[in-house]
Amino acid sequence: MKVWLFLLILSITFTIPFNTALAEPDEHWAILIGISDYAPAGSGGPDLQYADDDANDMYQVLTNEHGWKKENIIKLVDSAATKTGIQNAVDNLSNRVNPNDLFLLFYAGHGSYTTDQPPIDEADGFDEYILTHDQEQILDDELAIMLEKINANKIVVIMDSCFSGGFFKLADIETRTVPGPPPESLSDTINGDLAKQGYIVLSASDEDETCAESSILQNGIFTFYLIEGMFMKPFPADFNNNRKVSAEEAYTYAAPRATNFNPNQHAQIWDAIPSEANLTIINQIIGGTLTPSNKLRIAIFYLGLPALLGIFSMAAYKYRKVLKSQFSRF
Ligand SMILES: [Ca+2]
Ligand SMILES: [Ca+2]
Ligand SMILES: [Ca+2]
Ligand SMILES: [Ca+2]
Repeated sequence: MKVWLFLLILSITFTIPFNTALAEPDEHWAILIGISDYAPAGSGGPDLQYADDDANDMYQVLTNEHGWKKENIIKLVDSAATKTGIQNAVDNLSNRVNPNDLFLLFYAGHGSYTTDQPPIDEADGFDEYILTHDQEQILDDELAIMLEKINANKIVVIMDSCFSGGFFKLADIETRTVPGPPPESLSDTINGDLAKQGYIVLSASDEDETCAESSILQNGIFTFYLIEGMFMKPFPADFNNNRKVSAEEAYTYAAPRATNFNPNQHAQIWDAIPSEANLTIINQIIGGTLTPSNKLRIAIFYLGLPALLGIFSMAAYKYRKVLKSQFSRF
């Protein structure tokens, strides 16, 4: 066998064991929304301080620490996060996402509630909604329909907004008893809206609670602790020590800490994904995640080194023949 062929086969053999994605999603996609500046642009409107930071920081931690591709993320901050802008982003990614992918929707901004709009689905008579930059509402009913366009087996929704638990819980009839369908008629329906198979929804607050952002933390409180748990290896939220942070682990890390910081908010989770939804992309290698830079290092080490050896061997072999031919003159 030719030396270079042998070395090529050797290189490939060394490279194969690292392609072990198996149960992990093929691709990760995200829409990250953070609205601090509400219309009118600049001062005025119900502005927040740190919701834009939440989306920006989430973008940084996903791309820098967890290997997400920047081109797979649509970030909508402040004036970009209009209702149309958000709808367009969902339409855009709906054409690119495949069933074996993971899709993340992150929202930081205002959330509130309004009289239950058709479909009449809320035991307490109120739909929850998030507020876009242009002060349009996206009702929980609407968001559920909007996300049906995303054909992914794993859909993770993270909401750092008031009353966000109401995006999967229908009622806390003790705290909001106001006109609407009688609670008895819906008493067998505990969950609604985004409470679907294939979804994990993390909410910063229960459906009858506000949540807060903090000038000390410079983030939404819930988002701050999500990011803390996902920041720097070994990730604090990696409770099962597989060097990945799943949405479930991020929640387990952040929820009690957020309540400890602000006793008025209690993060909630809807989890209808049988396996874990890992937010860290595929395998780690020799103490690191398989980020593009690590891939390059691996490629250099396992492919580059034998290739260099091969070139060296071929050069030596050729040079030996030259030497031999020179010798034969004598
Ligand atoms: Ca409704
Ligand atoms: Ca609803
Ligand atoms: Ca609701
Ligand atoms: Ca883990």
